[in-house]
Amino acid sequence: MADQKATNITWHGGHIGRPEREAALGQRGATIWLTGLSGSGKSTIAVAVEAELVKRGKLAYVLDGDNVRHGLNKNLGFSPADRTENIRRIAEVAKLFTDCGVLAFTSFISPYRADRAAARALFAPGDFVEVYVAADVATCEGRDPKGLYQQARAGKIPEFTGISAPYEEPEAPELVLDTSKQSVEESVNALVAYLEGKGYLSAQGRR
Ligand code: ADX
Repeated sequence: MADQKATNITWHGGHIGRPEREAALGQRGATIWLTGLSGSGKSTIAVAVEAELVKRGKLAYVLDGDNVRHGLNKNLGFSPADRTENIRRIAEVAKLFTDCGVLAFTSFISPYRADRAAARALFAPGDFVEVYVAADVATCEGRDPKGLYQQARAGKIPEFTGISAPYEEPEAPELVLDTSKQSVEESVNALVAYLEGKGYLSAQGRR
């Protein structure tokens, strides 16, 4: 895929900016990037945090791997190149949500460090929060909510993360949620507390 095909295009700004949208919403926009193995709990935590924040009157939205692969990214598979493109598109979408003032939670395995670094590089400091949903392969395989580990072990799913494709652990995530040791509720509380503590739940929050 060519890097840049569009030419003769000019960025067009609106009449109001992100600060006005954030003031209207009473929060800071941000992308909270959950990464971890399939079955680690990313989506479970993301939808629970989304519900908690919306209950508190905040606008939060989850972009989920399986869901986005039904639409925007349905032409992508699980080769390294397709995963890179998957993450690139999601990061661009999440950046738009962030500019809207939304708290956008992305729930993708995003197994490659370089892809996550490229995603982070699109954002201003503080707009991108990397959350490592840490659970080892044995734990995730024990849960196997979709039966995919079993199929991967049987050789029916090629390039399955953790079995026949790599997962590169984050080196400096903003937050680690160890779901092999803590309950969903504890992880959800820790993430909400992090966002509150860093000022994301207020339009005047720290930058
Ligand atoms: S990513 O690696 O490109 O970030 P993504 O999060 O979008 O992956 O999709 C992962 C989901 O796709 C898994 O939770 C699982 O349901 C499904 N899946 C299907 N095939 C694979 C595979 N080969 N490796 C990992 N996940 C897969």
